[in-house]
Amino acid sequence: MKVLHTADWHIGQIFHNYSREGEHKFFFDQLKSIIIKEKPDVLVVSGDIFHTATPTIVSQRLYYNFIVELSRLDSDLQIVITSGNHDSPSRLEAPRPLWEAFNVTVVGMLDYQTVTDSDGLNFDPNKVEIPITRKGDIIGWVVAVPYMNAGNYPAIKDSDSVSKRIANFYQKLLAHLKNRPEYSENQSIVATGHLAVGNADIRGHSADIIGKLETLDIIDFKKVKGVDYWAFGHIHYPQAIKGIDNMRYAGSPFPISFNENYDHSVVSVNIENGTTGTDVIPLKTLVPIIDFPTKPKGYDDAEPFENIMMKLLEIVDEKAYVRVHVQAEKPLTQVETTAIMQAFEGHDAMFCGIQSYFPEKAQGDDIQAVKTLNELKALSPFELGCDVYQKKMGREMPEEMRIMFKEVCEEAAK
Ligand SMILES: [Mn+2]
Repeated sequence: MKVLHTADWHIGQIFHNYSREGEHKFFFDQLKSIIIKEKPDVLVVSGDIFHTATPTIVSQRLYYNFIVELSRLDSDLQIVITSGNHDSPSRLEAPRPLWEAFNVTVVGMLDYQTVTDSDGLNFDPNKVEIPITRKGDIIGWVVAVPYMNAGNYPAIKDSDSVSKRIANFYQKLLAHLKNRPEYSENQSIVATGHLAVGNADIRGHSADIIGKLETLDIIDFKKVKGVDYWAFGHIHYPQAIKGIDNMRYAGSPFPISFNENYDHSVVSVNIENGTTGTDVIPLKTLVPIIDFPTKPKGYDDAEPFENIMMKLLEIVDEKAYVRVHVQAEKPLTQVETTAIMQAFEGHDAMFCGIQSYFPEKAQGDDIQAVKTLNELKALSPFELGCDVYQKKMGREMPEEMRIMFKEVCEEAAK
């Protein structure tokens, strides 16, 4: 069975006020060419199809047009799509019956049952066991597991860790699949998941994208037998899990944040006679991201405002997302900030904010006691926010901002 594995598309993301539509189209064109060349039996998309739970009409159109186009391109191609933490499970799943006509299976969520069945499952396993066929014969299965809340994995004992629950969940699903009359030993099994494996390389991880990390201990996972390939989504850095070559994160198709300044790819998986081979297929990035002039470690290797202004002229005609790093004794004035922004006006480069680097405080200058966990817990979000501002900016939060921040905290608390 041949599988093409991708994940974390984040359609509809607005990056520093810029639409990514062109970049998604560019990625889709590449994916189309890869599918024509690789001829997979199934395309697996492991979650985070959309960037938000309520994608715009433009985003939905982009998605529908592309999937239908793929399906028309090769009517034998099966497509399996699962939801990620960014997707709305029900919204993604709503057109399930229509998708069937295009050989597309969407699993947004599990269908829970009130009674646990004889296999110890409290949901309908048939929904997630997708047979993959070639000329009418089942050649393998995709166990299509969407993103799930930790509490939704059934436990053997109440004391089980989340990690044990997840491993147990997959083990039971596999046992159920292997008991099905349609199943035979020579069929390949691919399992999907939208989760964080404990020892994964989380380069590119940023809090707003990963959400709450429910990490899975690889020790528990190694006990789950019978899967030829694990097709994961959630972590945006493409990788095979250390020591487990058939368990991979496909990674995002292009940078979703400034932390994702690395090569992006999709995975072509070939499972033959119980052996899994993987081939990482590189993707081109349409719009590069640039830390300008470079990303400094701190004040000392940052460049001052005057240098930045001179050098900016050299790069503003390049189509790129640019984040400006500047050495500063004190926060930039409105005039300086505006000058940097104006340097971009009428050019192809896209302004994505300024990061200032202040001198390190001399020791004893501003003694900030290390807080114990209990002291930290005792702080309100407002107090904590003020502390962080003080630490980062080297001065107190301005009065006007304090008032606004306080209002937001109170609103959020309600
Ligand atoms: Mn994601």
